[in-house]
Amino acid sequence: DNKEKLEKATGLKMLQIGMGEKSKLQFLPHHAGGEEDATKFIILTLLSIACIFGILVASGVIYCLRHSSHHKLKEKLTSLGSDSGSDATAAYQELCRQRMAVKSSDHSEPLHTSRINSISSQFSDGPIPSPSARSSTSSWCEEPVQSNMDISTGHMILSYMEDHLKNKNRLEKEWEALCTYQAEPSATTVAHKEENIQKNRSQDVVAYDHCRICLKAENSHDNSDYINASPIMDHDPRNPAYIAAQGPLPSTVTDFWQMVWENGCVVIVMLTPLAENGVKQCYHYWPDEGSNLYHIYEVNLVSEHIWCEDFLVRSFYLKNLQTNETRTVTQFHFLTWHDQKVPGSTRSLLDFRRKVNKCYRGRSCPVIVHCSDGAGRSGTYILIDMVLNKMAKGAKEIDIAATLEHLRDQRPGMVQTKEQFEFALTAVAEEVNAILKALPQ
Ligand SMILES: *[C@@H]1O[C@H](CO)[C@@H](O)[C@H](O)[C@H]1NC(C)=O
Ligand SMILES: *[C@H]1O[C@H](CO)[C@@H](O)[C@H](O)[C@H]1NC(C)=O
Repeated sequence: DNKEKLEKATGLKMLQIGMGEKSKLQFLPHHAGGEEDATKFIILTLLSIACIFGILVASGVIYCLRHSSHHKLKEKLTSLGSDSGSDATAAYQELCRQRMAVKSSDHSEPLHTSRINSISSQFSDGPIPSPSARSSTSSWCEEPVQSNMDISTGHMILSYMEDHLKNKNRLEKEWEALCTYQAEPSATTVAHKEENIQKNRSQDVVAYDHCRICLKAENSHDNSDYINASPIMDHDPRNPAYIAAQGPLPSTVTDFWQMVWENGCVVIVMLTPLAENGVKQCYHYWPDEGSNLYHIYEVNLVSEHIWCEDFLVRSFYLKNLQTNETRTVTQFHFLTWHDQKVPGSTRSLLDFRRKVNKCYRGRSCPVIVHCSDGAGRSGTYILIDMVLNKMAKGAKEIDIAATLEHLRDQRPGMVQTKEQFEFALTAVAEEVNAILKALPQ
């Protein structure tokens, strides 16, 4: 019965029909509604596919942009060396080659195979060392590069360097301008007092009145507050980041340890050998073994670790016999940097700096940096460290010459020669290069 009725109603030919519950029959009248649902579903599906596709395209574009910026940077780096048409670049290559030559002639032991200067290795005509050369067998391990520097800062530093390389005279001019720089204020009356004059190694480099480390006179062996040392601020005027000091004299060694104690210092960076060509550069202000007493400061030599022929690290146990308080002090001693000169390679100084900063990490006390007069080598080291720390903190603008003027406001004679200034620039560029290489490609 139903078959005929249905065939009539729908105008369709029924081949077979069956029976079911009445509720299920409601399917038929709702058929049109179901079609609507299906359409909605299809639209939603299409929309989702479109979204996913959109996201894929967007991430593709972002990846390509990043990649090309990396690529540009790399091109920039290599173009520094590959463009042999430019005189300045050729001069720079020559400089790098000389550095390489000095190093390879000096050292032939396998120990030094890892000490390939990373900039020069890019520019040299010789075979390009395999990436594993960086970590080849060596009795000392190099500190890995660590920095939060972003790519755009890297770009900026490299273009700054390119500028210097293209304009042969620029470095000369910048240095000449720096030489005429006058710090203001620059009075040094305390340093030149009769009772203090014997405490200065050099006539030219003494602490400014407005910027000097004052000892607690009551704790001093001669009731004086003077020591030839200058606090060096970075950005925070209350907390100096460094103390630039002259190498202690026999008569100032107790003042030196008093300064270490009173300023809460735990790291000493020593950049001079004790003597050069028979000329004393610095007094041997620590015990060779066991302990020495300097006024009320007892210094114990705990350990001495020779990292490489360029530097060693000593660890001291410092005790104030007045209060019985103790502290551990680490001294990083760079051995091969001579007065008025530059180190043999940026590589070893940069590794030295990384080791210092690894030891110092997380502290807020000033780092004591001294050489002989506490200005030439000390100034160069502080300039390099300050600039690289600024970059690591994400500074967008870095002016190396202005940073040096800032240092010279705080201590006279910081960075003594044009070669030292050039060395600082090269070291910064090399570290930027190393940081960029270490970035995920
Ligand atoms: C320091 O230690 C010595 C010996 O242990 C003791 O006699 C002296 O009283 C201590 N001084 C202080 C200030 O605690
Ligand atoms: C500083 O002291 C040294 C050694 O004690 C002395 O030779 C030198 O002349 C002194 N400096 C000045 C400016 O007199």
